[in-house]
Amino acid sequence: MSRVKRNQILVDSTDPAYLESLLQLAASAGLDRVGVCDATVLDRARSAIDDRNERGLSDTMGFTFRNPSRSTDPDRSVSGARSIIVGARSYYSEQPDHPGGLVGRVARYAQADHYTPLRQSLQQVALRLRADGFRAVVFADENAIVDREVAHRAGLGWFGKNANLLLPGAGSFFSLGSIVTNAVLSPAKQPAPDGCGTCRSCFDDCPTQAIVAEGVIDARRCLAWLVQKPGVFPREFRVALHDRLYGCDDCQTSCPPTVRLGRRHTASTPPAIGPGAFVDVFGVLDSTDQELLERFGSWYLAERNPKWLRRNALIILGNIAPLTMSNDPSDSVERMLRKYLGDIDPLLRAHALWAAIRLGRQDLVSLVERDADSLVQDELNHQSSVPIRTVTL
Ligand code: B12
Repeated sequence: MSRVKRNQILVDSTDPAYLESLLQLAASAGLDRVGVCDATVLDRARSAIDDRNERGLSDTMGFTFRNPSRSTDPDRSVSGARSIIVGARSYYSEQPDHPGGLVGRVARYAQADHYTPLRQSLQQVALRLRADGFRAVVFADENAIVDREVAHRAGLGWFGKNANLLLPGAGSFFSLGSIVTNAVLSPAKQPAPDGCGTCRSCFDDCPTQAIVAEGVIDARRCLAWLVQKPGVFPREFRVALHDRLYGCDDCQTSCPPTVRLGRRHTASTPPAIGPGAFVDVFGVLDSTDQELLERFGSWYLAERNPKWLRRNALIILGNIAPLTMSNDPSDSVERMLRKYLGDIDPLLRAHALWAAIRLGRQDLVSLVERDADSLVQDELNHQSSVPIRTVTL
């Protein structure tokens, strides 16, 4: 649809001046980069998703992987869809110094809610389209559309070997979102040229070798997924998790253009309130469900259950808590281990057991030795494979 009659005014969406006015509105609404593309089926993304699903690379993820015929067809979300306006908004901020102590790290995108301001910016453009008589719906990090694919199609950036979309001159610390509309807008500009060249830093620096081919992530190994995934945290990646509570930025912090160029585009309106870059591990382990949901509710927590954060925090405890040689019940690490070895939830007892053994506290194993739960039994059976930390002199 290119022309609609509204209040006797004819709007010709194919007029380049109309698109230009929308793009200007998007920029003034706070988007750092904006582009437009057609709304035909995202064939490449569909075959990539089918392929990842078939090869098990998508693990148990839902999101856009659950229903690819929907997530790769804009018409399924907005009937009569003809064009997509795609926007990018920086979430870059300088990282504070490590505060010391027992803290877990949070990836940049999760340190504050960056999606709300992104959606608000996109919404301003959608409102204008609707006022002009068109259908227009905003999507950002939802299951309805593959954001990077439409951003690439709209010429916003190139696919990095780390699978992220990198914006020329700016890197990948950008969240992406779009407006799907039935307005026919002028065609996209040329796709951005590849900027990775021969660089393979992200391959080399991924802590779990989760990048299995250029632009292909094996979610079964990707820490960014494993911290979100419900259930037992895979044993083979617990040490690699180190102090990450939520998200993993290593494939971006190892990416030369992203590191070099990111700070040129600091988040324009950083939300004042958010989880921040570092989170106190004991704070997580001592909080109630409600407190955790209030503080970390903007994160994806499977089934809105904050126990996955406690599970991650217990692994962090095992990985970074100072090693105490004494059997002192007033010691705070000991108190926490005892508390969780006696937790009502067997999943948390099992992860506490791992942490205790990793910290060299085999003396605490007796607290769960007669535990009949299969998760705890399984952990007991794997005791000998836990890499016990030792004091380095
Ligand atoms: C599921 C998901 C994840 C999963 C799986 C990621 C993945 N690679 O698929 C997990 C939980 C692991 C994840 C992690 C992260 N995510 Co995420 N995630 C999504 C989500 C919801 C869907 C992604 C999707 O559909 N993937 C489908 C697969 C098939 O796409 P793909 O891997 O990009 O594959 C493409 C390339 O391979 C390319 N391609 C084809 N041929 C070739 C050839 C070559 C040589 C190359 C290089 C590429 C290439 O085409 C494929 C199809 O588009 C989107 C939001 C959305 N609705 O789109 C956010 C999204 C992709 N995530 C985002 C972010 C910020 C992250 C993290 C950085 C967060 C963090 N710090 O922990 C990490 C980065 C991990 C990584 N390197 O990908 C941003 C990315 C922004 C950007 N600039 O790229 C998005 C777009 C959210 C948003 N709206 O801003 N994420």
